[in-house]
Amino acid sequence: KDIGVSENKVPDKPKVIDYQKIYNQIADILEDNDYDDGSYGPILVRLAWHASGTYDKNTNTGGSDGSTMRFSPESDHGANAGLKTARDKLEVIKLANPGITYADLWSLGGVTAIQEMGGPIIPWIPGRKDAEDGSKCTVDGLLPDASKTSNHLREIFGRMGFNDREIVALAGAHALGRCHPDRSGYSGPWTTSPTLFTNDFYIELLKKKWQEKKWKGPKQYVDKETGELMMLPSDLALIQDKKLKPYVEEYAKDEELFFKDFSAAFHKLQELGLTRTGEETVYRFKRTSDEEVK
Ligand code: ZEM
Repeated sequence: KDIGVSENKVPDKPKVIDYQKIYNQIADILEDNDYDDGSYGPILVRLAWHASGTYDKNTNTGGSDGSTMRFSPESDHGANAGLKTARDKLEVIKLANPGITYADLWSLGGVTAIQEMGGPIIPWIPGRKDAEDGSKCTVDGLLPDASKTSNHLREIFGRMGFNDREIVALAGAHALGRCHPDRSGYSGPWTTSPTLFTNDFYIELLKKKWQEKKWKGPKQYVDKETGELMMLPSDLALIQDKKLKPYVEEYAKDEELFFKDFSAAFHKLQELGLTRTGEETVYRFKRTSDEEVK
């Protein structure tokens, strides 16, 4: 620290970044009636998740530091198909705010999207750095495989340091967005309000009758009643597993509890792989709707 040195002698004094301003700028570019269900929110959440979900607690590798998904081969991993759309979308924000790292921007993008779509406040801490090149890219296969069930989920999320309850809480993000045949091969949304953050994923999972979709694509489920909603094999696993199902039932009944647990789990996800002192400023951003003049 340059304590005692007069300010004008300190070269390149880092500017304080106004993260709420960047939050507001991201909030401003989410809606677009020509894209999917009218919002880039869901895909920004997926970008933040895939940038962090590579963490391995045994080797302390992967995680939200580094933004290594900018580089091949990580950008080409099957699980990341389609996420270029999200990275490109955030590029205008990066250009307007060159001081923020890509790694922080992607993470903040996920937090902003969740809050703006009506989800809980997610405490957020900056400080992620960008890797210089692709040498720190993670290996393929670290993210969960939708064709698999609860043992696989425990293995993958356990490697990141998450327990059963946190697995079920995080999976509630599937209230948002949809599957795209040209990205994952799967098709359709999980809920009837894919741009709103709700506990509807759990409600639909328990309430609807799910049957295997008859098609040439990968094995997935559709709801018997309307045929318009979908579940992945890994989603149905949450009610097929006796230890996971009670959490699905709790979250279906109690949205407030889901919001609280999701916020904590998503914050933890965004912190994976980072070294913190405990002295960092923890930001709690205001939703743009909270700021509207009454
Ligand atoms: Zn997802 N996810 N995910 N997920 N996900 C998809 C889409 C979205 C799994 C998975 O294979 C898939 C979490 C957990 C798990 C989101 C957030 C989070 C898609 C469809 C697949 C196949 C991709 C496509 O075709 O565009 C599996 C197996 C998971 C294990 C439990 C967690 C945790 C998430 C965040 C906390 C979101 C928001 C989407 C919707 C993306 C979009 O573009 O609409």
